[in-house]
Amino acid sequence: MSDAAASADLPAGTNAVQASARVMWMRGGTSKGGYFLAEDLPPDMAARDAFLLRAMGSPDPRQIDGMGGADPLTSKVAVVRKSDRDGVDVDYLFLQVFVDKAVVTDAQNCGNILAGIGPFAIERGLVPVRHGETPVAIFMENTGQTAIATVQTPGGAVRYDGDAKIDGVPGSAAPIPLEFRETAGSSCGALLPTGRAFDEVDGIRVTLIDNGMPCVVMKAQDVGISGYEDRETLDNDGALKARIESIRLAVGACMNLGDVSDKSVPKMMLVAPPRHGGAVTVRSFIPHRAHASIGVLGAVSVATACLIEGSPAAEVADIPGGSRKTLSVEHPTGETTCVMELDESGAVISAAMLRTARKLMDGEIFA
Ligand code: NQM
Repeated sequence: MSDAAASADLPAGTNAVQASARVMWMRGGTSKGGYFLAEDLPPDMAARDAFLLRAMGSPDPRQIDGMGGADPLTSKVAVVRKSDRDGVDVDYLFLQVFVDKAVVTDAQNCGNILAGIGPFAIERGLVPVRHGETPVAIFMENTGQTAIATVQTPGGAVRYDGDAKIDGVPGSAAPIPLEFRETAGSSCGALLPTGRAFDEVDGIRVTLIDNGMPCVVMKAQDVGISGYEDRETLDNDGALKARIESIRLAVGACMNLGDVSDKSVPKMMLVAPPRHGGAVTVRSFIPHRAHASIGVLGAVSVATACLIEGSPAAEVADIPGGSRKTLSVEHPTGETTCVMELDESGAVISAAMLRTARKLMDGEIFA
């Protein structure tokens, strides 16, 4: 962190020196944000959050005075450090910088931004690079779990270009497979925090679930939509948003999340039968705006809800047989494939997903 001088201490006519920090801006999956080394940000949390709000230009619906893209999906931050944990390369803390509120929250994880962590850690010299591909073990500080990302490193350097395509991102890039284990109860303490396949809230049957991301899963038709609407239509539906926000606020405490009015979890997932040969269709709210596609751990949590007998999601889903299931989750801009491994009891033991990432700039941000 560079020094900032308070303008009050400067002679008249002198400009304050702006605080600044080294940062890499990256697309991670279908999201985008600033990737910082922990040592490059203020150690004090309040000072760090104030810095990040200024850097993103929040609070402001247009984020005109900062780097944020006026969308929760492009107002994200990763804080990365070398790990002291056995078998782990780096620790990753995800921070969601709200667009229109002065809030920076660590209450959720982000599997899309996670896709950029491996390349960033290698580029910053936190992980020894291998020839060919480099596996990076990433401890996700928000939820206390570890993911493995495999980064293409031909000739000992990160490769960003390639043939892998993910829906929601134009073109193609180098593949970055992500593998998750033991994500159940990441923030809620249990896969099903109420212990039930569904609960009834405001007259709607919902599954309260957390397999890496706290989610409230309900049938789209139960809240008066088809589940096939585009993002803009959903974002303009004030009555729908009010209805699902009332459910969200009501379930925060029973999901062990407390008062969720200023939290970005739980996410609201509206499901419908698949239309393109997949397992299920989802429209997600994260939580106040509709997602352009779907979050990574959000998709894992919804796919898991589809496997729970008696859940509303299971009623609309089309699930293939076998203990290793490839579930295509259809969303507004295509689909996301989750490969889920189940044990003999039918519980999900691991989930894998393909993502890509791209370095956009490396430099210094002023706040
Ligand atoms: O669920 C958006 C995203 C996410 C989160 C959100 C994510 C995940 O698409 O793991 O990736 O739900 O806020 O980046």
